Amino acid sequence: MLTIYGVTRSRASRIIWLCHELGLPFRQVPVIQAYRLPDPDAPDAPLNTHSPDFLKLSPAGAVPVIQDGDLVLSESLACTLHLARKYGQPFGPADAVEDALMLQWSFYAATAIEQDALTILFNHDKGQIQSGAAQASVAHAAERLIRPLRVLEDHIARHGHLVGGRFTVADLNLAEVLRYAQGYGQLMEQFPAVMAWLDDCQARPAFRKMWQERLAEPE
Ligand SMILES: N[C@@H](CCC(=O)N[C@@H](CS)C(=O)NCC(=O)O)C(=O)O
Repeated sequence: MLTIYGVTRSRASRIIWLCHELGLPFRQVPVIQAYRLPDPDAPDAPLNTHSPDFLKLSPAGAVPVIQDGDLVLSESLACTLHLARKYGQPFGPADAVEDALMLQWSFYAATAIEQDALTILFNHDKGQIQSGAAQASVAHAAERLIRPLRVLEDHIARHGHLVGGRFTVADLNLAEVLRYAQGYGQLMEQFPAVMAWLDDCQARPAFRKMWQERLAEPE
């Protein structure tokens, strides 16, 4: 059976959402981020990203990691792309062209969107920007996101989805990355097609299931 290492309050959410879409059973080992623990190296600390046993699987010390048969794989987007290829019709690629396009959008999410979206997440707390420095970081990140979001807005407005005119792993990967910036209305309201697409992605029963599980975990 597939094993997913990582709490649901981590990028493991992407893989768990996909497994719920696929009806793919998995075992979850709730490895927690070391930075969320007061003393991750204490002898009684829960399994975390500093734990020697986990570092054997993930020398980078980051979740998620999956084990699928003999394959041990890190990088959340590589994990979802692998699972979608292997188990994933209709969420995975139907042919090499779709495969290439799913890779393209996933790399775009990781390289053009994720870092700035995370800056917004970490500095924009529940709609209230805090310090002046945080405000400047958010403004800068939002400005940098305008160009990729325009690309996305144009594509979604014309095609409805990223690849193949249907919901696929490419939508899932990009929606999960963009979720980090979703709370920043000043940015998102400029992109109505993207907002509607993101709402549709998050209305899917498999996303809702993952989200309930995530909320059930301690903060
Ligand atoms: N690019 C990696 C990033 C992995 C990552 O940074 N994971 C975070 C949690 S979402 C983590 O494990 N941090 C561990 C720590 O800082 O101790 C991916 O997409 O899987």
